[in-house]
This record gives sequence, structure tokens and C-alpha cells, in this order.
Amino acid sequence: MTIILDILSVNIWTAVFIILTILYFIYYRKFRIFIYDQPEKVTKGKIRRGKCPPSYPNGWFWLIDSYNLAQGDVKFIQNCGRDVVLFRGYNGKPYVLEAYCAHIGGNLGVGGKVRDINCIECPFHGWIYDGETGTCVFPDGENKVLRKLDTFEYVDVERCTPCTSDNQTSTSYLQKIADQQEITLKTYECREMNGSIFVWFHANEQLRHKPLYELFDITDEIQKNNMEVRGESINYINCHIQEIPENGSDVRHFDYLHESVLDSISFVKFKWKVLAERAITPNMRDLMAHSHPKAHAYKMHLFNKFLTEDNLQYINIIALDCSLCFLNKYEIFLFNTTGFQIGPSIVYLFLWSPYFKLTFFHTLTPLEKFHQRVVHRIITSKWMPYWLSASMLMGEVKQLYADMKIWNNKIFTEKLNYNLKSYADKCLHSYRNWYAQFYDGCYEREAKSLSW
Ligand SMILES: *[C@@H]1O[C@H](CO)[C@@H](O)[C@H](O)[C@H]1NC(C)=O
Ligand SMILES: *[C@@H]1O[C@H](CO)[C@@H](O)[C@H](O)[C@H]1NC(C)=O
Ligand SMILES: *[C@@H]1O[C@H](CO)[C@@H](O)[C@H](O)[C@H]1NC(C)=O
Ligand SMILES: CC(=O)N[C@H]1CO[C@H](CO)[C@@H](O)[C@@H]1O
Ligand code: FES
Ligand SMILES: [Fe+2]
Repeated sequence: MTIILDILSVNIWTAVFIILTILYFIYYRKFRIFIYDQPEKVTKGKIRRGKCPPSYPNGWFWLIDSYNLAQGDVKFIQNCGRDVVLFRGYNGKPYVLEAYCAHIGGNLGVGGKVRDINCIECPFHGWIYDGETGTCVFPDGENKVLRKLDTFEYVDVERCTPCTSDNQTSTSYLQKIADQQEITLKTYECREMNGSIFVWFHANEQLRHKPLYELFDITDEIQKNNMEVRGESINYINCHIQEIPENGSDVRHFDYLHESVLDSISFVKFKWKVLAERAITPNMRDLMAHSHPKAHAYKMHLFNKFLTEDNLQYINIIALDCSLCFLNKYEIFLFNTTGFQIGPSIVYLFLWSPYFKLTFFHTLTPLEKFHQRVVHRIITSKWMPYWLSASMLMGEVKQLYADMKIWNNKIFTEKLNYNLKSYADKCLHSYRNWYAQFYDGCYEREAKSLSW
């Protein structure tokens, strides 16, 4: 009898142990780094959008997470109105070049291989380009020898008229336009910062290698606050690029779209207080001043750390206060946020709360004119349980879906009717004026290179 009981209890404990191990494993694998990738990827816009500003503003753009580009990896990337090849050399550095080979146009990003430490080889006939300079070189280990080439072009590519130049007896359709020239593909500035790879795109060729501002290095903030990356959400939206970042300065929409905490609960709601100012506004720090000394000190610390004389013009600041409101009566303070929107597509949000520390890193990449990819990365205190950081990320995704429903179905109006007596519309008006600086030269560039 006791033997049977013994065996039974051993088995129960074994079963409990196995189940717990499996649960822990699932839990760990699932939530340690939680990735939410929007299931239905494209909701094609059938709406007449109206006239819009250019689709691809100037600035730094997020391309890929660092861990998705190992040494020797090659990717073809088509976004921001450019076709480029991104690869990581065996020196660990990422490189971005225009995607098409100068020989007869092979795509370096599809089947291309990394050679000679930091060069890319065309899959078609094996021509090689130096990732650093973009020049065509002979495959030759570390001594890169320039490859000089003759250039021919069709006399008339549409009608194929025979060549009528000096040599009358020739029926050549091609004419030589250069002898033994160095061939160079366009290269783009590329940065690897805190787990992401970014590229600098500017319509003005003179600024192709001269970024106007730099990305933030948030290492100190992460380490000082004992935080780590806990995951990211990747979402796709059909709207013009400007409509997404402009929501931060649309201080009124929070009351309409972002009140709900959970769909099934109506007695508890989020309450928001939002401020938005350009970083360059002379009394910006006073306007952003915070009533709580600790929250204020953290805000000022962030301003001192990240704002420089050179980047002020390119930054817009938002401040977000969030509390939970029960039965429209009792409020519990949740967090105070300081947000830096730098350039047209990158936002750092630093949340300060008595309960937790949290940083969001938001990026936006225009895939096509009305097709945007939005990536939100969450960085939290290390002690926070994985399920909690994952739910916080999903909480943010829920708020994003509320915005998406609007964005996917609205038009972009070139004409606006503002109520300038309200702070809300003043922010929006100021925001649109601020964002316009990133369109410099883009319209002309896109008119040349796109058919839409
Ligand atoms: C003209 O082209 C033909 C055929 O390519 C060649 O045989 C001839 O030598 C050329 N004549 C001159 C004057 O270059
Ligand atoms: C952030 O990026 C910089 C530059 O790549 C790197 O030196 C630093 O270690 C990174 N820090 C973290 C926490 O990822
Ligand atoms: C709303 O705007 C803020 C500030 O520009 C930005 O961080 C955020 O990503 C935008 N919202 C969404 C859902 O993308
Ligand atoms: C704790 C804390 O910082 N609370 C502040 C958050 O923001 C609101 C609105 O500015 C303040 O009233 C709170 O004191
Ligand atoms: S097309 Fe690239 S080598 Fe020929
Ligand atoms: Fe929103």
C-alpha cells in the first residue's frame, strides 16, 4: 500500500516538475524578448489621399535590427524611394550601396556575396565593389586594384537608331562615351547604434555623406537605470509618413483614441496631459517644467544630455503625463514621459514613474508612398517580469491600433482649418511647419525617379 502511494507521489512530483519546466521554457522563450509582428501585413489603401508632401523626407532611417544582419549577410532593401544593398563585411561593419551593378545591372542584393572583407560581388558576372568607397575593384585580397572600364550607351534606347557618328560604315547601335574610367556606385552613410542599423538619405547629393544631426546613444540611460531590451512590435500602416509622427503633437486626439485601458473595462480609463514644443523654442525648458521635483530633474537631465546647439533645429519635444482614472473620479498617477523626436522618423520616449523605468524607441520607415513600417522597441528595468514588459508592449500596440484605424482610412489634406485659439491646434500647426524642413529637395528628386 505505502509502496503504491510512494510511486504515485513520485510520479506526481515528476509530472509537476516536467510541466513547470515546460511552462517556464515557453514563458522564457516567448516573453524574454517579445516580438509582435503584425499578422495581416498590408491593408491596401483604396482611398483618394489628396495632394501630399513628398513621400521620402530627408533623415536617418531604421533599416534592420543588428542581430538580423550577421557577417557576410546581404539584403536587398527597397524603401525610402531607393533600391540599395545592405551587407555586413567580415570586419563587422555594415555597408549600404546602390543595388545595381554598373556592368549590365545585376542586383547585388539578390544573390550577391561578401568578398575580400568589405566588398560585394555581383551574382551575375562577379564584378566586385568596395563597400567603403563604392568603386569597382579587382578581387585581390586586401590590395584593392581599381578596375577601369569603358562605357557605352545606346544611341537612342527607345528607337535603336544606328550610330551616325564619325564612322559611317559602322551600323553600331552603341556609342562609346568614356575610356578606361573608374566606376563608382553611390554609397550611403550607415550607422549601427544600440542594436539597430540606420541609413542617412538626403535628396541633396551634397549632403549624401554629411548627416545634419546624429542619433542618440542611450547606453548611459540604459545602464544607469539598470534596464534591458524586452522586445519590439512591428506594424504596417497605410498613410502618408508625416501623419504618424504628428500624432505626438496632436495633443487633443489622446482624449478620443487613447482613453481605453482594456476594451472590456469602462470604469477605468487613461487620462493624458500632453505638451509639445520645438526644442529650439527659447523658453522650451520653462514650458516643459514639471511640478514633481524628481520628474523635473530627470527631464532636465535628459535635455542637458541629448540637446546640443547643432541638433536643436531637428528636434521636437513632447511631454506626456498619464494617470489612471477610476469612475471618472479618482486618479492614480502612472508615468511622466519626455519624448525626443529627432528628424522625420525617430523618437525616443523616456518614461519616469514611481513604479518602473521604461524607454520606448520608435522608428518609422516609408516602404512606399502610402505604406509605412513602424517599429516600437521596449526597454525596461531588468527586475520587471517578462510577462509584464510583454503586456506593456501589447498595451502600446492596442493604442497604436486605435491610431491605425484612423490613419488607414483618412485623407491627407493640403488645406487645413485650425482653431488657433486652442493649444492643441497651435501644436499641430507648429509641428507641420517644423516637419516641412525635412522635405528639402525631395519633391524634385522623387519627380525624377518615380512614376507615380
Ligand atoms: C569603321 O567601323 C568598321 C567596323 O567596325 C571598321 O572596320 C573600320 O575600320 C572603321 N573605320 C574607321 C574610319 O574608324
Ligand atoms: C549603443 O550603441 C553604441 C554604438 O554602437 C555602442 O557603443 C553601445 O555599446 C550601445 N549600447 C547599448 C546598451 O546597446
Ligand atoms: C505618435 O507620435 C509619437 C511622437 O512623434 C511617436 O513616438 C509615436 O510612435 C507615434 N505613434 C505611433 C502609434 O506610431
Ligand atoms: C510623480 C510625478 O511626476 N507626477 C507628475 C506627473 O505630471 C503631472 C502633470 O504635469 C503632475 O501633476 C504630477 O505631479
Ligand atoms: S551584371 Fe554585375 S557583373 Fe555583370
Ligand atoms: Fe495616437
